[in-house]
Amino acid sequence: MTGPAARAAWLREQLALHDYRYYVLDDPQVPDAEYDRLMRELRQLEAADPQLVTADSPTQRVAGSPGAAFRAVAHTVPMLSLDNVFNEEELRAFDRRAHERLGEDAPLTYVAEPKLDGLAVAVTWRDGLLERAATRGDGSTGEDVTANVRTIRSLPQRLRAPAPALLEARGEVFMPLAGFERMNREARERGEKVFVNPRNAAAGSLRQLDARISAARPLAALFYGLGRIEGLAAPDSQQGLLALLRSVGLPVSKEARAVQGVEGCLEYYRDLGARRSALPYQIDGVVYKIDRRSEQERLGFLSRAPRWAVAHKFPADEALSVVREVEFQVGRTGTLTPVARLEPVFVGGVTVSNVTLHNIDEVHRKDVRSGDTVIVRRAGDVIPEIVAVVIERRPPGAAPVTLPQCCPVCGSVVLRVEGEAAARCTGGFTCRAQRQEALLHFASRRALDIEGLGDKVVEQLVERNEVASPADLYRLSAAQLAALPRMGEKSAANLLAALERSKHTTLPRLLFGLGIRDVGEVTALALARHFGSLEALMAADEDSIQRVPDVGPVVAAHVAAFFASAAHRTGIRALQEAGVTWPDMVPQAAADGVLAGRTFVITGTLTGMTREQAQQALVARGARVSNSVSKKTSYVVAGSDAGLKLAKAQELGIPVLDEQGLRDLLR
Ligand code: D41
Repeated sequence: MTGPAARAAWLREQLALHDYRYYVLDDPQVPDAEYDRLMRELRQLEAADPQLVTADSPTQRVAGSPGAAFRAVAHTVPMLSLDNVFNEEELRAFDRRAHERLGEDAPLTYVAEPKLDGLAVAVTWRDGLLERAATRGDGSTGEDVTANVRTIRSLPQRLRAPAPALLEARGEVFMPLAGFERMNREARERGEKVFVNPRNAAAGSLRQLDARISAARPLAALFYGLGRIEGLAAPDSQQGLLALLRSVGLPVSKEARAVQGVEGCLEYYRDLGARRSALPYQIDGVVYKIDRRSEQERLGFLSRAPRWAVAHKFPADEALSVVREVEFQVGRTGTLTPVARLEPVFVGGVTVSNVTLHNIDEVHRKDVRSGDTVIVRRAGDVIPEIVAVVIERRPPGAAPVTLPQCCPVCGSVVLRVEGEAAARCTGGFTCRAQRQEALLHFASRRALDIEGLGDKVVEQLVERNEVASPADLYRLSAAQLAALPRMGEKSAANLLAALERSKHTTLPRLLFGLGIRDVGEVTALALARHFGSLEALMAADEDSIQRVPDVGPVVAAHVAAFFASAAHRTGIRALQEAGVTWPDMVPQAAADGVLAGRTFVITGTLTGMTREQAQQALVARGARVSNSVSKKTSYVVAGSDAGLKLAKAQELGIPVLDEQGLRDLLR
């Protein structure tokens, strides 16, 4: 067998293996997106040559067959599956077909709901009493999981009156994120296996043979569908159904909402997508259902999926890639950071080709090696990460990654301080990488803000030995700059002008730009305000530096050590000689300001002022400005595009100010 036939056989074998891991072991080896990709490829091969279809092909079956451990339950009314759309175009096509079939021109009313990532179940209450619960299985036959489902607290054993004589409701059993994280934390502490995601945790918990184990698992359920109803008329719409389910005491999603036409659906999709990471449970998309039952009935279903409902998936946030190699990057303070260089992969809406592994312990914990196939995850705005290695695909001979003993850039000895995760190059300013990063940091927008001095230019200047320290930048000539690759006379002149402009700076910017370990913008501002001048700060000892609000012993030691270095003092003098100036500030104890004792976090983009201005205005009134939201935060100032910090504030119930609110407060 060669060509498509061999490929199809291989795909069938892979899919069968993944099915087994997923449905029987509850321990999938690859992300869902990878499974879908294999299935799609097999479907395409079979469509091109129907002779390739075999009776046991996974394309011929809807979902996993029930395992042997639980009693089989036949679904009197089949549990349908949902078709997927992956983009706006496919959604419009779905809506268009519905309009054509119904002969209807006006926009259709849909009910939009989150698509929970759990397990579909059918639960029956007779005369108000919970009688049976079954998994979906293949849609016609599922497994009897009554004993386990009874342990779910959010699910009533008895319906609220007036309950129908018989109700079979359909919904999703899932594990809320908080419970999932708690369970995994506890499992990790006991040295037990953790679940890769809430869906598998829910599946594994529900399929426990011992219901006492299920009972200890934090499962929940939400209902959205109807199997059978007796003794009461079936509601004539999805909205009516959700209202009925709620009225008999069943949990129903708070996010379900009626929307008009495709535009309403898309608006809902975008809104829920933006709030996805703030929801208490994992969702993988949105489900739209045509609201009116009469229309649902006229549309019917096709090969087990209703023509009146569709799932609109979010972009997959996990995908497979291969590690080309693990490299070590040298940062501004010499830290060696392992980075996995990947085969580029599209995940979470972007192409990812580099993923940081943070430090060598992390590399060893995940045991990532060159040549490994890895699961890459990028959820929301979170930086991409390697979730796990697919050990089964490790090439023979792949060796574990080791920490280099010498800096990969300058060859200096690499040191690892006991108790610290980071390993550092000891080369300091003699290391080209550290010099380069330090110069880039000095020139960055929030430091000296030298426009046009990007990484390519700095790399060239450092490589040609034209610049070694920040002060050297101010000695560059137009001719020197124009000689760099891809740098014309025009851009050389622009860069010189930017350098000239940057000479008039502020003390906080300068302090931040010097790149003192652990001195970020907030600390730089605090130091500047406390001491008022660079001379005063340079003359201060560790103890007096520690008296600056929010400066602890570690940071104070770094600051004192920085200014104790002769090289740093010379570098600062050279900057002053090159003409870099900054006005002194009035040293001020902010303790008597009107906002003394309050802590602010600024997030998102402000329009009427810069973040720095907002920060200075707050600090000038005695407030503290911090970078991360915690219970101690008094206010979060949220500009446009605020993301995780805003969500965190809402979660903790911390008051949120918009830009106008901030203005009012400052007034
Ligand atoms: O949240 C879900 N996963 C969800 C699944 C939902 N909100 N609605 C659903 N509606 C249906 C129909 C329209 C067929 C009653 C579903 C599912 N089905 C479903 N879940 C698993 C297979 C099908």
